[in-house]
Amino acid sequence: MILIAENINVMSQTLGLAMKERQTQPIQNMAKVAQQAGMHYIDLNIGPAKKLGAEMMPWLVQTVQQVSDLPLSLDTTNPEAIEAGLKLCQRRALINSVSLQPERLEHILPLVSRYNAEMIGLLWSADGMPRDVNERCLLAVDLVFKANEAGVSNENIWLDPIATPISGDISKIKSCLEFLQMLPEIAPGCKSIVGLSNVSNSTPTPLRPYLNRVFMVMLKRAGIYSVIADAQDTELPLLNCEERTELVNLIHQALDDEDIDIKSLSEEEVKYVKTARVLNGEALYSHAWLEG
Ligand code: THG
Repeated sequence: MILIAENINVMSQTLGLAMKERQTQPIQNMAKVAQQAGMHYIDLNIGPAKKLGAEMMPWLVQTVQQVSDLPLSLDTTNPEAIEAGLKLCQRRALINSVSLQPERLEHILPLVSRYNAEMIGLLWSADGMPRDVNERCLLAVDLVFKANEAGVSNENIWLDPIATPISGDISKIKSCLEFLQMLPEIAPGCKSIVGLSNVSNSTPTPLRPYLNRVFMVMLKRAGIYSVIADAQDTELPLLNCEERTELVNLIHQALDDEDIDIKSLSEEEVKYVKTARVLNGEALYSHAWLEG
């Protein structure tokens, strides 16, 4: 499974400021963290960047490429910024967050073809977030058709059903997993990706890694191709590369609602079991789900 580092993001308090002030050090430190952690791509998210995006993105691409040879994923709604970044990418680039708004597709899809890039299609349209798996599938078919028309073939399209916070509706998390199961039929050859941290958004910070890790194990079992995730959580690459087989098996057991002898587990293991039960809908989410 491919891991994309999400950390170089304009929403981050420290790195957002570093981007605006063009400080290379904090950005390069994070790029090194991502590479050393074993991430496979680095996402560069500059937000809408309406005014200065076409200067910010190429600066960011060069800043990161000075210390890392990982391929980059470029994320902004500003097409000039995307193109300015693509021109400098030394490896084949991904264009992130290609949603179904017509004006966005019109400008971005030709760039995917022209620069021989790949794209992440976000299943989000002018009508907003899809409500269930059927709406996600309809959006996927529509997006893939339009991308194909612009010369982008299925193996260069990564589809993102968009994960939502656990504090919201749990059925939305289920429909992400259902979408992954349907993907080979509705869009053969397309890849899949989900943002892990979306699920733990607005939950207590020290507990976020449990949600992110268990969610990753769930998605991996459902056959996902890639996740975008926190490079500072060094457990994620270990869980991904079979170095935590016992823990992964325990999480699978909990997800399958098998009988588990809780008393035989360590405190840490119990946290994973409880988190799995919340994520599969067996237990209700509350900010204190690990207590009691
Ligand atoms: N799919 C795709 N791209 C995405 C997402 C997705 N890009 C954006 C997002 N989701 C993934 N990236 C982040 C980046 C940061 C955080 C969450 C997801 C995050 N940041 C801390 C917070 O908000 O509390 C702040 C960190 C800081 O200040 O440094 O949670 O789903 N294709």
